[in-house]
Amino acid sequence: MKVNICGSEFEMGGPHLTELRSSNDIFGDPEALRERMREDGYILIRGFHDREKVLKARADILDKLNAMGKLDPSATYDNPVIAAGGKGAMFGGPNRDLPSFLDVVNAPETMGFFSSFLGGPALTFDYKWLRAVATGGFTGAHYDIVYMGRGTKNVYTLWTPFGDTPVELGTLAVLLGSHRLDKLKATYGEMDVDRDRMDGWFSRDPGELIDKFGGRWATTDFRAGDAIFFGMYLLHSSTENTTNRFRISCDTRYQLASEPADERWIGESPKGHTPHKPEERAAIEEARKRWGL
Ligand SMILES: O=C(O)CCC(=O)C(=O)O
Repeated sequence: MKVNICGSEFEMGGPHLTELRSSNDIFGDPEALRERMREDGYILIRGFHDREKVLKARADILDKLNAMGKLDPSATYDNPVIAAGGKGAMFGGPNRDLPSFLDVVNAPETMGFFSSFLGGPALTFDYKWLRAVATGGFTGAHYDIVYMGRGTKNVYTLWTPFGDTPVELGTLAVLLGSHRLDKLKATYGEMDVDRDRMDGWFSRDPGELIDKFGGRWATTDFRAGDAIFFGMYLLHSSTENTTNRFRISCDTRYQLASEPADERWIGESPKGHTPHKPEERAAIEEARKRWGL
C-alpha cells in the first residue's frame, strides 16, 4: 500500500515506512510504559478512549462544521463529504462550546492515565488543537517543543482522531528514533516560534529527513477510540488527506501539575501564539544552515 506523507509517497512495509507498534500489552503498567516511551519515543494505545464518547463528540463537531457551511449536502456522520471548494478548519482554543469533545480529552480516565504515567497529578493545557483537515491537507515534520517550550519540557502530546481514520484521511506519522537526535534537540529544539518569529515546521520533505538522520517513518490506520502520545522531542507529521472527506482530530497536552506550564496555553482565554506577518518571519532554511542541518 502506498502512503502519502507530506506529499511524498512511500510503500508501507518498505525500507522507509512501517506500522506503529501498539502498547496495549503494557497498558496497565506505568513503569513499562515509561520504558517504552524512552525506547520508542511514542505510545500507541488501541481503544484508549471510550469509542462511544469519541463518536458522540465527532457528531457534535460535524454539526458545527455543517452550521459553518463546510459540508456537502450529501454528507453524513460516517461520510463527511467536504462542500465544493470547502476549506479545513482549525478550532484552536478551549472549545467550551463542545462539551462532548472535552468529555473525551479531559475525561477522568484520560487525566488519571496521565497522572499515573507521569507519577503525580496531571494537568492538561486549556488550549486544544482541534482540526478538520480538508483534501490535500497535511502537517509538516516538527518537534512540538518549538510551540510550547516555555514551561516544563516534560509535556506529552496526545493525538486523538475523532472517527475511524485510515491513513488516506490523514494520520499521525512519526520519524522513528528522532527523539534521540542530540544535535537537532540542541539547535532546532531550542527554538521558540514566537520569540524567533519563525515557522515551526523543520521540513516538508520526509525523505530528506531519512537521508539526514536515518530511521523510518511509521503510521497506521486508527479507529475511533485509538490514540497515540509522545514527548516534545519526536519529529512527527501527518499523512496527506487524499479523500474528499474531513479528517477530524485533536492534539491535546498533559504534564505534571506541580511543574511550570507554558502560560500561552493555560487559563480561561489562553493567549496562544503572537501573530506575525509572513514578511516579519525568518525562514527556517536560514536557521538550518546556521545549525549545520
Ligand atoms: O494532526 C495533525 O495534522 C498534526 C498533529 C500534530 O502536529 C501534533 O499532534 O502535534
